[in-house]
Amino acid sequence: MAYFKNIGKIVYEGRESDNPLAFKHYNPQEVVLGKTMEEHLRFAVAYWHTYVGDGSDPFGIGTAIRPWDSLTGMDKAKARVEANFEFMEKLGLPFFCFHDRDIAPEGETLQETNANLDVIVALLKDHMRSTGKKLLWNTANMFTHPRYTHGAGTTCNADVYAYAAAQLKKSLEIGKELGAENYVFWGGREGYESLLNTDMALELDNLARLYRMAIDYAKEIGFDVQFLIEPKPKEPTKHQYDFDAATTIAFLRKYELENHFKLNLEANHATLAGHTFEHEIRVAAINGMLGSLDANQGDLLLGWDTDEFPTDLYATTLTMYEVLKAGGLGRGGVNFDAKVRRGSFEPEDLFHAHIAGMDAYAWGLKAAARLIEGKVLDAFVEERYRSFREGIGADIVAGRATLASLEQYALQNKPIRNESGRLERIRAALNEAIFGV
Ligand code: XLS
Ligand code: NI
Ligand code: NI
Repeated sequence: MAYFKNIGKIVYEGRESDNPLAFKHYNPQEVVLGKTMEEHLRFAVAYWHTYVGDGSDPFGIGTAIRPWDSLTGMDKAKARVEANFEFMEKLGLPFFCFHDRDIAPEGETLQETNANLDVIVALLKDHMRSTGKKLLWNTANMFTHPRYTHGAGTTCNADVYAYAAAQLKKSLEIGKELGAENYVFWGGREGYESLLNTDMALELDNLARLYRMAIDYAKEIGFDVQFLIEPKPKEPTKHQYDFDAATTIAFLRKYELENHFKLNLEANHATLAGHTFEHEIRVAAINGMLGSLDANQGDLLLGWDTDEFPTDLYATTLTMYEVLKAGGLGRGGVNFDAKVRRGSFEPEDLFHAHIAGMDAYAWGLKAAARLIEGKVLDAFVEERYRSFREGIGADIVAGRATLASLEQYALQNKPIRNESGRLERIRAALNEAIFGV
């Protein structure tokens, strides 16, 4: 059965096309810097926003109209599987991502919940085999159910911790069964409200213990996966432990977990942390920690995770610039962790949203390639730091300098001369690269 009956296959028609249901820039087979767009971008649909999200917000119930609305329970879960593959096929999306609770409803007991999962996982596997679609990552939702009110890996209640571990174990088995490329930890409730009732040291130690158990279990079952942590500074807890890339890397190093993890970075989470997305990607990249991207955009006028589809070409250009400079996303991808607005409630809007996001990323990729090929930014940066390639600067970089040798140099040095940073000229060059695509 077709769930999106009125919509056919979305194809690349080029920039002259005025068909809203066509790509103007995303041309999967087009080669950019030696790889196809499809290989660079590795787009994924997020199960939770696209098939489960209903547009509800704290002030009102859902608005979304979906073809599976009349169904409930496992029937609805099965319908969403069918819809997922139809949607991916129509948009040419190679990957999808899900939380365990997105794909199957919870039962009365953990046994029943796991049995529900088994049915859906078998169905997903069949479809993956016949369509060639792949799982970019899966994860366990350890934040929605009331049992997780005090956290999962950082809960004060050992029974809840054990439940979370059981859920994680099952999710790793699912990941292996479906050949997931990555496994994501986003700690929705891994944080705290107030220090007044919190043992922070124990909570962090326990979180590290849970990660260690996951590494051990993946090894035990032969699940060759890249573990990813997704930083976010707030929402739902006030203080999330994985605040941003730098904080998460420090945590991983403290517990000697850094070789087992990379980061799944999200644009809107960067905004909430007071960073740009490109800052987060650069921090990850220079620490060898760039894993995957959750592509969306926030609203600078609002203080929460609005998860809008990414349409800002300036942002997608700078994002893809960082990705290309870092050598690409490897087994990561560009996952649309984004939702249509509450007012965009028709199924067709799901297509417009993904087309807009995919075209914006394609444009960003092409603009970033122009920046790299023309050495537009590199030339400025190289010139700006040239004093570290010769003389005293080369001594500093080589580790040959001491405070005494630098003092000697400074004492006899002529007046110091700084040079302009030329930021406005650079921004103009950046604009040229973006407009010139
Ligand atoms: C929430 C997160 C979440 C993760 C997966 O803000 O972005 O959607 O990506 O749990
Ligand atoms: Ni996310
Ligand atoms: Ni988010």
